[in-house]
Order: sequence, then structure tokens, then C-alpha cells
Amino acid sequence: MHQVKTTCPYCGVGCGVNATVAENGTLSAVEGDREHPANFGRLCVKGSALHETLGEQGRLIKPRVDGEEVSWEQALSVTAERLNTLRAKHGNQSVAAYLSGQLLTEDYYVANKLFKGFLGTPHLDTNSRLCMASAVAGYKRAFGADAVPCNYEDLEEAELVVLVGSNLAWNHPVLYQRIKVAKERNPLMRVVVIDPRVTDSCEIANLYLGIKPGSDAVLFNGLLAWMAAKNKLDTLYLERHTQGIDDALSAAQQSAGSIAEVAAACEVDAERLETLYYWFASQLHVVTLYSQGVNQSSSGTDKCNAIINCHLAGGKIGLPGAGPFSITGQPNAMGGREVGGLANQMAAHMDYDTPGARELVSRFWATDNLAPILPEGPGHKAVDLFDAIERGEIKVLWVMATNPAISLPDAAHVRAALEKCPLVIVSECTADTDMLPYADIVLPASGWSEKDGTVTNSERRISRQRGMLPLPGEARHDWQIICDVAKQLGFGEAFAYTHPSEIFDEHARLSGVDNTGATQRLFDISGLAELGRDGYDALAPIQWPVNRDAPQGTARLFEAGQFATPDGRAKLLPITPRGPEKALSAAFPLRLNTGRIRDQWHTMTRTARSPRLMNHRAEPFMEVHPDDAARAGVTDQALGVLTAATGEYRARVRVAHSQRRGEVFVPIHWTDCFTHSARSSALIDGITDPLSGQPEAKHGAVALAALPTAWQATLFVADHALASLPDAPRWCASDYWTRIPMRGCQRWQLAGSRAVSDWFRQMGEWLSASPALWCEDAATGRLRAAGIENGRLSWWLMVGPPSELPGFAWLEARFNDDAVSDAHRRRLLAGCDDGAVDSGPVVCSCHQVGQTSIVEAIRRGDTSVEALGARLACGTQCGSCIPELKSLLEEERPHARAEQIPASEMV
Ligand SMILES: Nc1nc2c(c(=O)[nH]1)N[C@H]1C(S)=C(S)[C@@H](COP(=O)(O)OP(=O)(O)OC[C@H]3O[C@@H](n4cnc5c(=O)[nH]c(N)nc54)[C@H](O)[C@@H]3O)O[C@H]1N2
Ligand SMILES: Nc1nc2c(c(=O)[nH]1)N[C@H]1C(S)=C(S)[C@@H](COP(=O)(O)OP(=O)(O)OC[C@H]3O[C@@H](n4cnc5c(=O)[nH]c(N)nc54)[C@H](O)[C@@H]3O)O[C@H]1N2
Ligand code: SF4
Ligand SMILES: [Mo]
Repeated sequence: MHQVKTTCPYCGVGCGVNATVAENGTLSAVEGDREHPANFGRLCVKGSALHETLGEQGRLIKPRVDGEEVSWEQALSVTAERLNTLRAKHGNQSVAAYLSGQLLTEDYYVANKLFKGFLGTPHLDTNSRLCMASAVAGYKRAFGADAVPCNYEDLEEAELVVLVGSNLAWNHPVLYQRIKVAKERNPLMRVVVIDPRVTDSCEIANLYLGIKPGSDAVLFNGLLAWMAAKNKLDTLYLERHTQGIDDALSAAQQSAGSIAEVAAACEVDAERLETLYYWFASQLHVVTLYSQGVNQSSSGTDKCNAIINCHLAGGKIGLPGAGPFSITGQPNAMGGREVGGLANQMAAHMDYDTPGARELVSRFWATDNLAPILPEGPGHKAVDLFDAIERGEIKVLWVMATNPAISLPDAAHVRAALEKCPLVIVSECTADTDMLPYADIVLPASGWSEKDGTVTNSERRISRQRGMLPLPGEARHDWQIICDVAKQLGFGEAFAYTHPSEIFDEHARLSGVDNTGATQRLFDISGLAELGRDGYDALAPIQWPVNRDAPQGTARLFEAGQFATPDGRAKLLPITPRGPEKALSAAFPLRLNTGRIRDQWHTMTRTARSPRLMNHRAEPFMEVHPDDAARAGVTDQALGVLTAATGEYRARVRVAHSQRRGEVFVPIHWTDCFTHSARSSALIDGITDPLSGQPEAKHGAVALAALPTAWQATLFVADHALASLPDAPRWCASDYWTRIPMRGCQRWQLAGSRAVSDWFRQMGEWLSASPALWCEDAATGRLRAAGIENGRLSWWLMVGPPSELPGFAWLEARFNDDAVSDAHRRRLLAGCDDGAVDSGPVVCSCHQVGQTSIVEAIRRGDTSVEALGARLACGTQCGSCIPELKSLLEEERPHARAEQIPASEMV
């Protein structure tokens, strides 16, 4: 048994993880690394379940060509041959790559080098386009570089933290916990949440602004104008360190108007708005932390600059506890940007229009030894790239570590483009994703715990993700796969790396080449060159820039008021606010908001492998305001359907006061691997920000209706029984199905619009078996049945509303018994033990504490989160469920039934 220090592969917080590798070579436990400056020992529920998501089961372990498993030798030669043929015929620009912020920096670096430097195509973009592009464009316009000024300590040192379009409690839980603790220590510290939804992040908010979707630029323009009117501008800072205040201010004044007018435009209470303005203007130590509610918009870049303007105008930057902080989504979205992995970048924070950069990079990569090949201008950004594929201009697409068939807007259009593309190569570690059916060549890649390299988190901190487990089957590391293909294409010399430390070294050296004087680039990690393999292996977390001037790294940028622009001044930009480009209409009258849930990561290829993480929200859902639900004739827990011009979405309805009227929220996680049709991107148009190319994923237009159902059913099938059934079992022909992976079995929630006249025939068709036990109530149409094979429970079916099931835990346990005992056999159709109480839907994932137990404890007299924690242990590990515990406490108080307004709204 030994311990390895590594980094969590999920969100951009970049927590340090201590992983325990057991004697048998598996990863037996994980815990937070107390020495890592991102988390100091904390982990959220996803991080602490990492070891439950591993194992060879469900992994991709062999290369495939045209659906057939082949050897690596064959896969590589077919890849090279097809790529060469298409490239020779259609030119360099017919070749493209689509990468991911979940690749390690080393993977990213070699991919960028191969495509731009040696295949001569600029068409290499990444899913960070869907995520960070507006924040990048905003920083570049203001500071002259894509550079996050702040660090995590600034969040603790701030007197005011403003969360804009960020559900930090769910999506960056460890940072949220850090702010929460800091707030407990500093009673003067205030937190403001600006979000159309009342989210769990409101738990720590002193002030909540339930803003009209898309109106953030009006709010921040209003703030700038207000600061000017109240004499709250830092005129000295503006004079010495910035330019553009006059234009920015007059644009702000033009669009903003009075407090009452801004409040009306943003649909927030005027008094609360002014409170925010007052707090912001009167504090120097303010951090505005923003995320996808700002970035994923057709005017996302402008919104970022509207925020940055206010910080520059108040001199609230370059100080402890101050600055505009774009929080990174993916673990290595920032590392990808560092190597130049966006289509408008070339390499190492150099763009195509950076003077001398093309020559510098050509020389450094020695691309000119072959031919002067480095492209001259930027390539297609993600959405445009798939349009170009659809137009037939791109003939080769290599997708690594992302699922564009799910995550890009207008998924139907993306899928049509993929169908058309003559050569689609996919590097992936999971055997079953929505992308794989479109791949001509599938290359099995290593995943977290096997991969070895570096990632950069939200505060510019580079950490090692260390490899500790052997590669499953024939999987190879992404950087190796890219180098193997490069060799096959004849570029062996430039891709002769034998270890990621050699790649990192080259990347670090490139960042320092000619990096002085007028053309100095902020991104410089030349201080990490020549570490050698041992130094690389031992690399401790460090924040860039790391160079001769800052050998220990840089905690905060712009402390001297010197920016990365040609004149050294930061730029304020005139912002004219624009609303969402997607208009509502009579046919599609509801505003669609899409986002994340606490326990799942993106397309669920990894988090759904932990049954514990499936329990918090087991089914795809839509959150709807009670009035909208009533108008559409849908009720809580019924099935609903959302339609947009581009597609539809079927899911369970959650009627919620946390939603604004006229708006619907859906999660982004469910794919065709898990459900009938609940892909959020099917409802989103390919509308993008003209500057950043980031899609407007937060502002769709949809219609809501009930999904007609004649019956609903819950079906459990044991994993051992599933092995003999087809991949898409027959019950998936129902009008609604969703699959929920559990321990030892899978559960399906099913519904159909046409009545089933004979359930016995139906069971025979679905399961090729008849039940060993059943009971039926013909009058109500209810039925329960169970299949037993060789003494073991093989399936269990209930026809009737899922709410009639007492819970799932008891049944799940029966699927893990070696044999059905006599005692259990009698209780089997009841689905629970005599008198046993199921603890209900899981609220605390760490300790698996369910809602029923919590409500019962409250009714027995527990009146606080602490009391619940002492009795049930809920909320005592990662703390992510505390907001939910609080709302249960609120709800169970007899008078708390009226419209739910969080306590935080009371200023
Ligand atoms: N659990 C979990 N954590 C994750 C991820 C995950 O998949 N699961 N993914 C990671 C990644 S890649 C990313 S990018 C981050 C994203 O982290 P966040 O940006 O926090 O995530 P989202 O849920 O997409 O959206 C944030 C909020 O924006 C709000 N919003 C929508 N429209 C508007 C608007 O017009 N104005 C304002 N002010 N707010 C608006 C939404 O209601 C939502 O609450 O999370 C990271 N962390
Ligand atoms: N409607 C809507 N759409 C959105 C968003 C939204 O808020 N709303 N958010 C957008 C954002 S911010 C993001 S970041 C994207 C995320 O969307 P995606 O990037 O499409 O989602 P993932 O599930 O993270 O895809 C990663 C894939 O890579 C595989 N993988 C994991 N590790 C490795 C590895 O090391 N190597 C290889 N080769 N494969 C690996 C995983 O199994 C998985 O299939 O979605 C975007 N799309
Ligand atoms: S906060 Fe983010 S980085 Fe930290 S453990 Fe959770 S998912 Fe991993
Ligand atoms: Mo993201």
C-alpha cells in the first residue's frame, strides 16, 4: 500500500488528492491533500468518490476501425493512410482537431504542435470554447493577456464577494466552502449572488438578485454610472494605470439610467440593487467571481468587460482580496489556453497577429525543416468548425476527450455534420458515449489515475496529475497516441518524446523564448524548464508566471498597475448591453436555462460509474415555476416535454419556487446512453458571441407540455442478467426511459403513451422470461413481478407511479445477494422489509443520508444543521448538502409553506 499525491480531474478548483494504492494494484481510497494550496485537505463529493469510478469495466481497451477491433499497428497505419490521402486531395485546411480542457497540458501541447505546426491547419479548437472563450476575450481586451489576476486567498480576504452567473456551491464546492469558512471568521464579509435561479449558493448570500436572464451588462453598466455619480471612481488609478474610462462611462450612462430604470431592466428590486452598488463602491476589497451565467451568452465578452470596467474604475484589482475573477470550469481549461489550444491562438499565449510569433514558433518547432507550414491566420471556432464540416470543407476530424455530439449547441446539426465527415477519429477512455457511433477510428486512451502530466487550475496554479495505476487493456496515453500518429505520418523526429516531462520541458522553454521587452508575454514558465524527470515528478503546485524574476511563481498579477497591453495600461471598454439573441415567441414562450447539478460531471461517463453519485438527482429533470407548470398542465414529478425549433427534451418535472416565472432550467448531463431524449443542447441554437465564438447556452426558447402517459413503470435488471440482453433492450422503445446505474443492477424508469393490454406478454417480450412471482390489481392497472434465475434475483418490475415504491435501497441490496432467501422472497414484491423505512432520495451523498430520514429527524426535534449532523452524519463531510438540509429545515417549519424566499434576501 502506498500513497500518491495527485490532482482531482473534475472542476477548475484543482484540488490536491492523496490517493491510496492498495497491494492488489487498485486505488482503495482518496482524501484531500492537506498540503495542496487549492483545497488544504478538503474534497467535494465528486472528488471523494473518485476511487468508485475506476476499474476496467466499461472502459475502452482496444482500438477499433470501422467498428472492428484491430491492433494498434493496424489502427495507426489506417489512421495515417486515410489522413494522408484526404489531406493530399483536399489540402491542409481540410484537417481539424477538437480537443478538451480535460486533456493534460502535455497532451494538449503535442496535439497543437502536430496540427498547427506539422499538418499546417489552424482548425484546432476545444470545448473550452463553450466554457471560457468569453472570459478569455474579456481579459485580453482589458489586460492585453488571458490572465486571471486573483487567487483563492483573495476570495477569503475580500470584504465583498459577488457571484455572477456562478452556482459555486455545486460547481466549485471546495472554493464555496472556503468562502463560507472565511465568512464565518469575518462577520463583516458579505456575499452577493446574481442569478435568475435561487441556487444553493444563496445559502451564504447576504443579498440575492434574481436577475432577468441576459441583463448582467445593464446591471454592471449601471454600477459604473452609479459610481461616477456618487464620486466613487478611483480617479488616480484610472489616470495612472488605465485608458478608456470616458468612452466606457458614457456608454454606461447611456444604457443605464436611474436605479429604478436599471432595476426595471434587470427585473430586480431597486433597493437591493442600490445596496449592491453601495457595497461594491464603498469596499476596496471586492472580488467579482463570474462563470457560465456570464460567459455563455451572445454578448458574453461584453458582460465580462462590463464587470472588469467596474473593478478598474474602482481600483479594485492587483490587491489582496480584490479583482475580477473568472472561475475556470474544467480541470485544465487554463492549461489548454497556455499551449495555444484555441483556434485563434497559435502557441504559448501567442496569437497569429502577435508580431514575430509565427517565425518564432516555426523556428522553435523546426517546422520549416519540412516546409514553411505554420498557418497564417486563425482557424474555425467550435460552432463554425462543425458548420464547416457540414459544408463539406473539413474531411478529417480528430476528437479528443470531449463529446461534441452532446455538448455543442444544436446537437442534431452537429450529428448530421459528423455523419458527413469522411474521417472521424475519437480518442476516448469510456466504451459507451454518444460520440463513438460517429467514429470511424476509435483510439483507447488512458484516464485519471493512469495519466501522468500537469494541469493548471483557476488561479494559474500548475499541479501534477500523477499516474499510479497500470493502463487497462491496450489503452495508451493521449500524448503517446498523438506522437504515434505523428511518427506514422513521418514527423517522428519532432515527436520523439519518451516521457511527459520532456514535453513539459519543451513547453516551458517555448514560453520563455524572446519573452522580453516590448513583445513580452505574461505567460512565462521558463523557470520550470530543465527540471529533469525527477524535478518534474516532484513538482509542487506553483502559480505562473514562473521565471527568473519570479522563481517561486506569482500569487497575484498587476500589483504594480502594469498590464500586458502595448502601453502597459488596462483598457476600459464602452459596453452597449444586448439581450439574448434568441427571441421568445408565441410558439416557444419560455426562456431555457441550462446548467449543472451537484453530483454529476458533464456527460456522466465517469460520475455515473459511482452509484452513490446517481442518488441525488437520478433522472433527467426540468425545473419549472408553479405558474408555468399550472399553465402547461404539468404537475410535480409528472413527465414533461420541452420543445424548441431544434429538438425536444423529455424529463421529470420539478415544480420549484426557485425558478423565475417564464423560465425553465434543465441539467446538461444526460445523454442518449442514459435516457430517451434529454440532451439540453438539442434545445439550444448555434448562436454565438461574435468576439469569442462562445455559444449562448443559457438562453434558449422552449415550449412546455405534459408528456402523455398511459402507464409508468420501474424496472430493475441485474447486471448478470443484462449480459444476455441486447445493448438497447426492448423496453427502451417506450416513450420515456431513463437508466440509473446502481450497485449490481440497473434501474429503468419507464413510461408509455399507449396502454399495455397484457403485461405478461409485455414482460415476455422485454425480458424473454416469465415472472417467478407476481401480483396484479386489474382494477387499478397496478402490477408487480420479479424474475428469479438459478436462485438469484434477475429482474423486478412495478407498473404504477414510481412514487408508490417505498425506496430503492432494499431492492438494490437483494440484487447483490447470492440467492433469494425465503424471508426475502415473501417481501420481494413489496420491495421493502417488513416495517423497514427507506431513507428516501439521497440528500447527503457522502454519508448516503436520505430525505425521509432527515425529515423524520426534524420532526423529532432537530432544529439545526448541526443537530442533524450529530444524529445522522449528513453534511459533516464535504458540506455540499448543507443548503439542502437548511431548506428541509425551513420547509418542515409549520409556517414555511408560502413562496420560498431565501433568508439571504433580507438585507
Ligand atoms: N458538479 C459539477 N461541477 C462542475 C461541472 C459539472 O459538470 N458538474 N462542470 C465544470 C465546468 S466545465 C464548468 S464550465 C463550471 C460551470 O460552473 P457554473 O457557471 O457555476 O455552472 P452552470 O450551472 O452552468 O451555470 C451557473 C449559473 O448561471 C446562471 N445563469 C443563467 N443565466 C444567467 C444570466 O443571464 N445571468 C446570471 N447572472 N446568471 C445566469 C444559472 O442559473 C446557473 O445557476 O462548473 C464546473 N464544475
Ligand atoms: N446546453 C449546454 N451545453 C453545454 C454547457 C452548458 O452549460 N449548457 N456547458 C459547456 C461546457 S462549459 C463544457 S466544459 C462542455 C463539456 O462537455 P464535454 O466536453 O462534451 O463533456 P465531457 O463529458 O466532459 O466529455 C469528456 C469526454 O472525454 C472522456 N475522457 C475523460 N478523460 C479523458 C482523457 O484523459 N482522455 C481522453 N481521450 N478522453 C477522456 C470522457 O469519458 C468523456 O467522454 O459542455 C458545454 N455544453
Ligand atoms: S471542488 Fe472540484 S477539484 Fe475539488 S474535489 Fe470537487 S470536483 Fe474535484
Ligand atoms: Mo466548462
